[in-house]
Amino acid sequence: MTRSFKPAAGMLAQLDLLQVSHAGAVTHVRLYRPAKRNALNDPMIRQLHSCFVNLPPATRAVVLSGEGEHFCAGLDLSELVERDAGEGVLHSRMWHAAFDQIQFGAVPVVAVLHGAVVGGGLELASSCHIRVTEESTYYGLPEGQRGIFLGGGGSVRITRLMGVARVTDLMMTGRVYDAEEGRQAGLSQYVVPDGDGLAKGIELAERIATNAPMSNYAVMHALPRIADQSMTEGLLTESLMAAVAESNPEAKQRLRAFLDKRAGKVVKR
Ligand code: 1HE
Repeated sequence: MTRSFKPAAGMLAQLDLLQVSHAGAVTHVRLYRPAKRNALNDPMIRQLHSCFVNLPPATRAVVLSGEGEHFCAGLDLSELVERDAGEGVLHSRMWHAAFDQIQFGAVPVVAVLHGAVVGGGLELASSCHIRVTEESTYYGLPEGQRGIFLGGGGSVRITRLMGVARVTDLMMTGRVYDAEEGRQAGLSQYVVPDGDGLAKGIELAERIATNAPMSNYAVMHALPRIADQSMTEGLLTESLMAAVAESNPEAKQRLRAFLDKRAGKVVKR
């Protein structure tokens, strides 16, 4: 880790199922329910929502990780037993609100995954913008075996990442993907050795935080909407978003810096 992270203050310090710390422009949110493998109960979903609404003001990028042996065991199954249909809809919508706040919030989110990333844990990861996985990572959608269905946005987000056929396979057959299979299927962008995930996630978040905020905003908010639109609507949205981004004073400064040979070139690795 390149910087020392300090615990967040105020309401973020009150969240008992998350550990929130920050260093400069990067905020680190860690799922903190290791005894239950970070299974997502109602308080944890509410805390995620509050956390992403109330990020420290200096935040320009977030890293999301999980404490303990696994990133996240998905929905807390002990909560399901007593719920009726109406309560089920509201419960699912609560997850949607929290994960929408992550995907369509103020700043990009880099998920650092390890161990089990299953069910709702994969739904949570898929609401982030970049996924870094340690080699220990494995993915499953055991909803089929549990007699339930996706409810945290996975039928929308995971299918967009890996396709309907692969999601069908994971859900119907109980197939489990390892870290590399997940990367090849589109679930993650990076695979790193065990123990290196957080440093890689922070490195990427620090890099992302140096972009113009309006460019990051356009990538987060316009790209997925354009992918959902028809070609003609998408092209118009692109033009509008491009014009907004280009007219920002920061864009003008950055373009001038390149033309004056004060900015870095794109170089081969
Ligand atoms: C849990 C949960 C949970 C663990 N809800 N309590 N998700 C699943 O179907 C995954 C279920 N969990 C597992 O398969 C395994 O627990 C793990 C592979 C994630 C981890 O295994 P392991 O050996 O490290 O831990 P463990 O001993 O199984 O679990 C430790 C404790 O966590 C234990 O409780 P304890 O009181 O006996 O110590 C487990 O009961 C508890 N625990 N996972 C509740 N998920 C919006 S719709 C989303 C739908 C879904 O997410 S479906 C997928 C649910």
